[in-house]
Amino acid sequence: MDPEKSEVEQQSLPCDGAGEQEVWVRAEEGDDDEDTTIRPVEAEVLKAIEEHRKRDAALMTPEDVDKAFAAQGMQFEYDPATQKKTRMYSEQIDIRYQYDSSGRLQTVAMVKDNGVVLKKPRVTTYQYLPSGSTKRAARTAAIERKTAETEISLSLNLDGTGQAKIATGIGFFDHMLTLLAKHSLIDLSIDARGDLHVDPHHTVEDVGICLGKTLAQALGDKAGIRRYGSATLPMDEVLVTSAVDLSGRAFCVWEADVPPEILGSFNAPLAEEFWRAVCGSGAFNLHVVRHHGKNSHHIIEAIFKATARALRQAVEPDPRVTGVPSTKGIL
Ligand SMILES: [Mn+2]
Repeated sequence: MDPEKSEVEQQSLPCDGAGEQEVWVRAEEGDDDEDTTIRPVEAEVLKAIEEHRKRDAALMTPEDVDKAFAAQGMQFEYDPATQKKTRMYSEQIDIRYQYDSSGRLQTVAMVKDNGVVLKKPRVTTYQYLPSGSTKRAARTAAIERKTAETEISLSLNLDGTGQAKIATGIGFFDHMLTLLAKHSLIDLSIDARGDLHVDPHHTVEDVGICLGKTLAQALGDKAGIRRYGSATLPMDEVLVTSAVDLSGRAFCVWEADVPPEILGSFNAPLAEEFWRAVCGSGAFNLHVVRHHGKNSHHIIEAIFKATARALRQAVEPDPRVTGVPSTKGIL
């Protein structure tokens, strides 16, 4: 008996984790017996799988695998407990589903001739990916906006790591935008040249407009996201709450009196102007509440961090969500 075969057959074939919405991507391929002739039926199956991979940007669901095999007249074997397919077979090929120790789907393909295994099993491993996180297009957006007052180029990636490349000419504002990226894990690149000889108002507001627009654009149809996010965040003596609903409707509630102090060149009340602009052009609900604390720098910084945290939650893919998280069916 082929020692490789007995090793494979000793492995269990659990079916949990093969939910309908799961997406798997091929992670690695091993145990190819390259020097053995690939038989026509196996070549057909592999070809079908390759076509699926190419068509769907290297992503396959277990259903895709099923389709590829069913097209070749394969028979199915079900696990009686879960009624999920665990095996597809014909006279010439035997393909089993199994899961490795880290929960990754594997197919184990064996080529047979009259029930005799001709070559060692071909094991293909697929990596589980949360539904919606990679199958959708990249969640990035960019904008170039030029007016008589400001010239802004901004790009972002919702699925980033918090990288920031910020230059607005307003020191305190750069500080806030950098920590917004950091705590939202949204990669943010902003180059803004505004009429700072007037004051920072136009620049701050227009960066807000650009940020809101690109957020909405990168979110697309909002399928598979959490939609809501909130954070209550302390910064020394200050405590603030920020809550967002990516509802498609702009509504900003600002219950955070910030003392009208000038921080570098940044007028503290501009924080409200900024978030109203983001919320307005991003079409989402934003509620900002200052519970206590008086230092302007602390209040504004806590607001940016709390809102970053809230946005991070809200834009995040939720693997349990299918489609748009609204009973209306649209956001
Ligand atoms: Mn600070």
